[in-house]
Amino acid sequence: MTNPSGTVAAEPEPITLDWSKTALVIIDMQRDFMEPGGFGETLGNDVSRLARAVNPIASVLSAARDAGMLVIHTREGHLPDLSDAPPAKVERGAPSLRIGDPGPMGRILIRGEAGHDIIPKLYPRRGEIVIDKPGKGAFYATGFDDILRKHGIENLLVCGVTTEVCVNTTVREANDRGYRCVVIGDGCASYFPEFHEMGLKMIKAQGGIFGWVTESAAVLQALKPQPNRP
Ligand code: C5J
Repeated sequence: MTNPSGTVAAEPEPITLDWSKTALVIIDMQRDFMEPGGFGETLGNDVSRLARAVNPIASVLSAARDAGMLVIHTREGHLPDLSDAPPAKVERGAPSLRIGDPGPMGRILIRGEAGHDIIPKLYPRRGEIVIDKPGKGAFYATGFDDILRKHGIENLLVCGVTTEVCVNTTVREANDRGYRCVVIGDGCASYFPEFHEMGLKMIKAQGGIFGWVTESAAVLQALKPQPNRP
């Protein structure tokens, strides 16, 4: 790494991160949420609303890779036999297609199907960790915590979709486990602009009750190599 740590301009206050103890966590940037014909659209959502997060994430991902930071991608989805999909989740609401039904990108929200995969622009590189999770949070029924601890990670830079569902759930789970979570606001998106705004506000309120909120430009600035000091 060019510089061992950096201070990220954030709310409620700036935070200095030791990059060797920090992971970039990209939540569920899957075709099922981002593209027509996937899980998000079956629930009646306008999936084009999530596109705004892609470029900010791509810029931070590139800088994190250059800096040698640990990069972790997550994917929400279920086993083909649905044994990890609770009926309470599968049967809920009145979607146009249910989890496991065949759709234009394969079976909805099922591991191994085209729709379950990560969008090409943010595709994991060989060697990057991908956490497959059956729930909204990245810690539930996964090896995420063990992997973070094995790598000595104490801080998470979190982005992805959707702000108020899988990003928020993961940040809350992480906060309870003692991780400092810095959420990249413009690297998150929601089908509901007001939920996006409130989803970020509730993280940073009360002195940062669950974590910090920043912007991609601030992360890029903090990661910039510092000129050598005499
Ligand atoms: C949802 C997610 N919204 N990745 N999943 O069901 O936020």
